Amino acid sequence: MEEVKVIGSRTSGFCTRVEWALKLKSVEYEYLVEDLTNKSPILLKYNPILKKVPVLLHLDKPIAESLLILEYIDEVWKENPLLPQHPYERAKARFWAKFSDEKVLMGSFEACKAQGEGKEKLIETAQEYLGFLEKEIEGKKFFGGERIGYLDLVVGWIPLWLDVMEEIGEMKLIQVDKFPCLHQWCKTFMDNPVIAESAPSRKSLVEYFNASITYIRSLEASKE
Ligand SMILES: N[C@@H](CCC(=O)N[C@@H](CS)C(=O)NCC(=O)O)C(=O)O
Repeated sequence: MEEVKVIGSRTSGFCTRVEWALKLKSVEYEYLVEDLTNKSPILLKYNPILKKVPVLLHLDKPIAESLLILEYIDEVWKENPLLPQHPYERAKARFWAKFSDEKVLMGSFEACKAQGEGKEKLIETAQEYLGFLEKEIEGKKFFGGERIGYLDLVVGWIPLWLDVMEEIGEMKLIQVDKFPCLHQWCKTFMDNPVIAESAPSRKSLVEYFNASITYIRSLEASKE
């Protein structure tokens, strides 16, 4: 067997997307659970620069950064391709992936942690970003077309993680009437058994976000 290991954290959407890719390609792997409050020597050895999860170890060679890991997995294991075949479509998928991580995800997180003045504006900005994804999925089953692809895995944090952010942040970003296509995509994506089986429990995410948001807010309050 080709030795494949994932250093990860079960509540991390960046790590879950890597597990989804490996599962969709039927690649067997060992999962090394990382305690991010007390980083292990193995994480520091294999990702000494960023010290973040996920890290994919393939035959003892490390690859960091989840988007790059997805590309690597797609190049090494050819079955069930994740990225589109046409170079232009590939470039577009990469654009949306970067936009989703840098703007939609970060914008939603900022809105989640904000309190009081300024929160409404952050909610509007996050919804503006989500609106671009709504247009992108309109008329399609998956971002990847008829099958789950690279971009579906990248925006795969929306159905579960965003739902939890909405609860913890006491806000609603994806109203069904404003985002009908994205809403439908969330259902179709989570109905896939491979996706559902490797997603963390909602309860574990609520606990994780509650603790993280409380901690971040207390740090920010102590700076004021
Ligand atoms: N851009 C990175 C983000 C990874 C990331 O932020 N991982 C978090 C867990 S969700 C982490 O390892 N945090 C530990 C730290 O920042 O010290 C990716 O796509 O892999």
